[in-house]
Amino acid sequence: MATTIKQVFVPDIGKFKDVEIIEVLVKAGDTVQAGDALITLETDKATMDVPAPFSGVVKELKIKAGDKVSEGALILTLECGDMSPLLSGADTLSPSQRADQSSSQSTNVPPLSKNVAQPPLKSADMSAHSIIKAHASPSIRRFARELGADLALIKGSGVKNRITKDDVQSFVKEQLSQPRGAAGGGLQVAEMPVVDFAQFGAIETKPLSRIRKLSGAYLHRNWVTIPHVTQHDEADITGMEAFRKQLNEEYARQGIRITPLAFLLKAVVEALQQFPEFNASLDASRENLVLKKYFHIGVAVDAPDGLVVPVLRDVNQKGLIQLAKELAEISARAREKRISAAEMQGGCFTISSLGGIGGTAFTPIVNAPEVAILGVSRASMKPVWKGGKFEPRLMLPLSLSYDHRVIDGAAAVRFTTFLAQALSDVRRLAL
Ligand code: CAO
Repeated sequence: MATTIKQVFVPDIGKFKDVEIIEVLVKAGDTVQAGDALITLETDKATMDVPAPFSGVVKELKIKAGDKVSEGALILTLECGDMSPLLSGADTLSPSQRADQSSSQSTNVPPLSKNVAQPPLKSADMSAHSIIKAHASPSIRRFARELGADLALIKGSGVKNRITKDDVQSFVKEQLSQPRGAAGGGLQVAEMPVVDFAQFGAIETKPLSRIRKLSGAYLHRNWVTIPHVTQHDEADITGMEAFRKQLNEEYARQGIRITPLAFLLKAVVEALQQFPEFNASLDASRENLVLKKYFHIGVAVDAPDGLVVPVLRDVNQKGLIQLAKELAEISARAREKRISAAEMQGGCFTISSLGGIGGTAFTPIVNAPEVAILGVSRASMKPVWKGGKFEPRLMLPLSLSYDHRVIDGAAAVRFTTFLAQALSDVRRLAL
């Protein structure tokens, strides 16, 4: 078969210039298929792979990791047989034509400016979050995804601790070599039966929304990989409710509505300040706890296409009125599907309030990589034994689920006790 030598250039990478090559994914002698990633570039905003414009064997690399390149820079030469290019209309160059090679040949490679690291969805976020933190190129992320490997668990041996293909392969090998089954700790479940429901009556099939599919996968992962415990408690919010009503009367003319959630946000931040291990995440090695000095709180919103969790920033620096305004604004936008991915990132702790709807208690699922989540159910009047007699008090049910790898039961009940006290004495919160 006749072969030709083709040069491969850095394609159109948008406005970026002098972009660092952080990884060279091939070496001389490697056979590549059209579309395989050759090198990974990293700007301060994104990483992007440069794919092979055609199939062939890598002849000679013209760059190395750490080099800075712009559009038109020569990456490598490929020895090609009679193979199809990635895009139609690709020129082939014979060795004699090589001297005349101009950067225009790089038009065979599609522009890359869209190949940007995907922003994670907060509602389910651990994987996306950890992937970005994990510093891996898009091709490695794709490779890990195909093998079902969680990048957050893999140690990178490449430049700047980047995860390489070898790292992913070694991780998968190690996982596969671990004992499975009842004694080995592998999760083994019976297969879900496939049932033809139509045999029992009329049915209608409705596709799940994108949000529900995404969050479903993450919720499932969090549920089976995090040892959950839920601590239930009650807060006496009789005084808080009186204060809330008074504030609502005062602010009604300004169109501001203060719900119990604004108070909960303040109380949760106080509790996080008191118990820093609740404002933390396990790092990728699972050997260290990363303690956060900021207080961004996610709020679960029941949106038409499924649960979304926008994040309120720096809650410790905001007052009740400001929080009430932000809550109203962000939950309205969440319901109108106008929340950006960035607004769902960076949360430290999540509140899931079903109190406006009802319920007495529930078990929220920890929103990893966070380590705890507070579920709130509907407040109700209860007889509480006080000073030798029963008094009617408005009691708010709290359900704190936590990651038992990080938080002990005693710490959890201290947290909810503190929270209940803070809510029963809102003068402290207003300070
Ligand atoms: N007990 C009693 N009443 C409560 C309450 C509680 N715990 N929480 C809220 N209420 C009241 C509010 O005060 C409001 O009444 P008023 O207008 O008379 O004051 C009413 O219930 C409705 O509140 P709301 O739901 O509009 O506002 P919110 O600030 O409490 O909640 C939001 C906002 C966005 C969190 C909520 O609307 C929502 O979507 N909740 C669902 C979250 C969810 O789906 N979680 C499940 C996750 S796990 O699958």
